[in-house]
Amino acid sequence: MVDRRSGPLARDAMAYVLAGGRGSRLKELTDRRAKPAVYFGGKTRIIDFALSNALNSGIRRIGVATQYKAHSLIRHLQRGWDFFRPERNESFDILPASQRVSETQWYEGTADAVYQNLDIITDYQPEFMVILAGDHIYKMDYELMLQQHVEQGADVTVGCLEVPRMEATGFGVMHVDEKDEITAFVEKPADPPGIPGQPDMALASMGIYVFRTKFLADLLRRDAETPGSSRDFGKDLIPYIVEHGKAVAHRFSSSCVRSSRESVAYWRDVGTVDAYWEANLDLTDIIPELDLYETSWPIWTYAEIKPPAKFVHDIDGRRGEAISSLVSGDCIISGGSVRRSLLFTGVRVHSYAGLQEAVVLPECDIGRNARLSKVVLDRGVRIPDGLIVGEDPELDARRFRRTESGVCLITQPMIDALDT
Ligand code: ADQ
Ligand code: ADP
Repeated sequence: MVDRRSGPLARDAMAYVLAGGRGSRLKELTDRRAKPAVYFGGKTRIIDFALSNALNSGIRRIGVATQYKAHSLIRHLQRGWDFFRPERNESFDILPASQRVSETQWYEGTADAVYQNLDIITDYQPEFMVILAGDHIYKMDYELMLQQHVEQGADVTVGCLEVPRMEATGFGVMHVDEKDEITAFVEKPADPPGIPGQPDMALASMGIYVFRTKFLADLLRRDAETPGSSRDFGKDLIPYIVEHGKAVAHRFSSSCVRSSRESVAYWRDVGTVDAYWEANLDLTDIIPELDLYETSWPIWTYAEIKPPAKFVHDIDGRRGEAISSLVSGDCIISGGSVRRSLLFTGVRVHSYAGLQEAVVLPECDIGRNARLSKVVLDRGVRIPDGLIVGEDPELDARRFRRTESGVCLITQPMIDALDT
């Protein structure tokens, strides 16, 4: 159990979720939807994790900045998250890039996505801003980060975690002193600096920042007038504060979530097809690192009310079964077999079909005698009878998006192309 100080500071904070990025390494999964809108974990979408963390931390003002292919994301937010009440000093704003400051510009970098909405933010008069990325899977109590920010009198507090040094090239990497004050920060270095005494590890930014609103507003206005700035937190603002002010690192650890039993510190950037497939399938482990069943830190989402999952014999008496799998509502497994797989809502598995290590997004249909292993199926894919995936790497690579580690991402246009 973690001891909170007098708090809560979250009451005076606004969470601002950056949800405009494409996430191009997810390939066809983000062809039509932004990465934060990608389905994860059977019932939720990626953005639900950051939003649930804010809610569970006690934050009641939230803004979400959207840009790339935002329709599916906005629809999800409107259906699932629009329950905040102005009369209780709560707010939920969806802020599409809409050229509010300059008529010629969409949001440039991540800082610009905040700058362009400064008037909306300052109207609410939050004391603190908690800037979040909308595309990571984790549970974190931002109240603890706010408390550290105030206690250390920081200009910015940056959420960070230790990662293997060779994996740190995609992150902002920092050095800290004995008080966790950041002494150096470099965005996405080709050769990331290691942690003193732990040369194989690097201290990486999670892209999560806490500021006092007044300080952030001044900083953003200054940055907007700085020629050559890419208007980005990681590239411009954080390095500037490290040089001219006081930046502090907040270490993400298992103590971030107050739980009756000690949770494992879990944070994933499910940014590639492999990482996405693996993180979803990890949930099928007997004791997964990410516990979706923990009642003290619920992950909220929008979900339609659907009938329960159903498992039936087919007419030949063959059992429909699922083992080591998560099967969502409205799925019907009739005579097919599902192993170590995750089925989202409304999936149909027909007779003699077999799924192994499959991540199946909503409303897919798996035809008779199809046999698929190591796959991610996009929403609504109709697998024809008898299709085999996962047994002939060369054929799979010609037909589908096959990763180096052998995971096949399959979309309906790829299936349609099989006939031609
Ligand atoms: P990146 O992972 O490269 O680095 P970036 O592309 O800047 O992240 O996106 C951060 C967040 O902002 C994402 O949630 C994205 O969807 C969103 N976003 C991107 N462009 C946007 C825009 N124009 N409008 C609205 N939202 C937008 C950052 C930091 C690194 C840190 C990693 C951690 O810069 O220092 O290590 O996050 O993943
Ligand atoms: P979700 O992300 O909720 O699964 P869909 O997969 O239905 O949403 O669609 C993702 C986005 O693509 C939505 O914004 C939707 O409006 C759009 N879309 C869906 N089908 C088509 C289509 N045939 N042509 C163009 N856009 C589409």
